[in-house]
Amino acid sequence: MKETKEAFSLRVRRFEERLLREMKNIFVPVHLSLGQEWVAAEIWENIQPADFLFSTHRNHHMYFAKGGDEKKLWDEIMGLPGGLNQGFAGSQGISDAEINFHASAIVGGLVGVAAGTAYALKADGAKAIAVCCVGDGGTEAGVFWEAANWSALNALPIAFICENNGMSVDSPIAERQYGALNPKAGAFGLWVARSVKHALELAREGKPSFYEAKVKLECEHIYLGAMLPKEVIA
Ligand SMILES: Cc1ncc(C[n+]2csc(CCOP(=O)(O)OP(=O)(O)O)c2C)c(N)n1
Ligand SMILES: [Mg+2]
Repeated sequence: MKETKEAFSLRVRRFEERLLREMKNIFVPVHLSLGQEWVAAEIWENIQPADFLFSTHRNHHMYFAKGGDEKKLWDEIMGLPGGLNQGFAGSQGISDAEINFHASAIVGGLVGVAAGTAYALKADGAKAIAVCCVGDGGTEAGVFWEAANWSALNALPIAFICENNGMSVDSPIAERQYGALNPKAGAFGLWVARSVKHALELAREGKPSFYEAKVKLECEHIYLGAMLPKEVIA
């Protein structure tokens, strides 16, 4: 029997809570997804193996959504040789080409790559889509709107999923952006979706889409664990 979305979310949450407990032994910056698991659960339910999933510095839940290997993810974050990227990339740079999953520490860093991937999929006549996750802060990278324009112009099979937790580090969205996200996405020619599922369905029809997932991050923006001076973590 297939795992339920609730069980999936719980599995992600347990993983993140385990990391939190191990923080003193972690030597890379870590962004946890506590509170945002449901967005990954929706993607997990609707994404296909041939699809591509691009994520951000906050990516553990999305790696699970693409069917990632929990042990390899754990080892990567812990800096172990058995990790996905031999322990060199750390939490922010999770990538697993075997399952078409990539993430980047650079805010907006993979948005152009996602649009390019969608362009290639269309050119190849493939049925697969690209799913591009961004944070609300990620929509402030110029490349986001360039990619939106390019996707709309070429009717690319891409779904932009924005996990809007209202903050970019410690800066609230109301102090950074004029107006709401959906009308802006619509003005750039993206199809404004009602849900993650709808966004992926639209992308499969060659209608580049945008879905704003309003989320509440239930933890700190970042954890630096053992990177902090000893007197801070003692
Ligand atoms: C190009 C770039 N500028 C700045 C940073 C530093 N930085 C890391 S996370 C972050 C906030 C991003 O906010 P958002 O996209 O909303 O993601 P969230 O952390 O809220 O999930 C910033 C500014 C970065 N990693 N890359
Ligand atoms: Mg944010």
